[in-house]
Amino acid sequence: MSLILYGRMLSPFVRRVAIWCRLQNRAYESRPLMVNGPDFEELKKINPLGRVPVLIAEDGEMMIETGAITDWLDDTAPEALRLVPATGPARREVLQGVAYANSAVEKGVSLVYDKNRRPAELHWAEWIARLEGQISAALAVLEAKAPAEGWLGGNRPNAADVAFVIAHDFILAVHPHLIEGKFPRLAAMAAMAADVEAFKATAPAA
Ligand SMILES: N[C@@H](CCC(=O)N[C@@H](CS)C(=O)NCC(=O)O)C(=O)O
Repeated sequence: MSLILYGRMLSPFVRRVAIWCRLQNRAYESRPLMVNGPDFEELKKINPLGRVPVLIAEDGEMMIETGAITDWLDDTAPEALRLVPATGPARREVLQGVAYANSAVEKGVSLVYDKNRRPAELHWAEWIARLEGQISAALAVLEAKAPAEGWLGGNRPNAADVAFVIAHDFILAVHPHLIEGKFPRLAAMAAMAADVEAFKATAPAA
């Protein structure tokens, strides 16, 4: 049995797992259930919380939480295919990059609910401004960390590269006013990634 990944690629968390699998040459079956709407009941039969991503391992074990899933993927991959350095400052730097990128997407998801999904009369302007400020601050950190050219990981994308591109593409898809024209290095990374199969095949609209 191959891996099974639940969730849609518009979810930046699901996409991180999908790209990680592809960069490690792992086959997976995609089950693009939506967390809202009629799929919710079916999803709760898999994960009692009704959240994605969910990854089912080859032996049938069910796993949740992006960080825990990608930790397992790296732990069980040959060393040459790991996306996070094993130890030391290089590991800390990569994981901190992932942390800032993940913060951008967490706040981006919150903003989807607070601004795009809530009825206008329930909008809380101060909270929306706070979320927008946090997303912009996280993107500014990514821009400062982004390489002038190529990947942070050298000749192949590492976990931080993956997370940076996902953050760029997700915020561009759902809150374009916060990113368009503002972060040239991030935009260049995303443009480079768009030619790489793992990123291309998981583009948010796919
Ligand atoms: N910390 C979780 C976040 C996962 C998450 O928020 N997923 C969203 C989809 S983008 C979801 O399932 N939302 C529905 C919910 O949380 O009830 C992870 O990294 O896996």
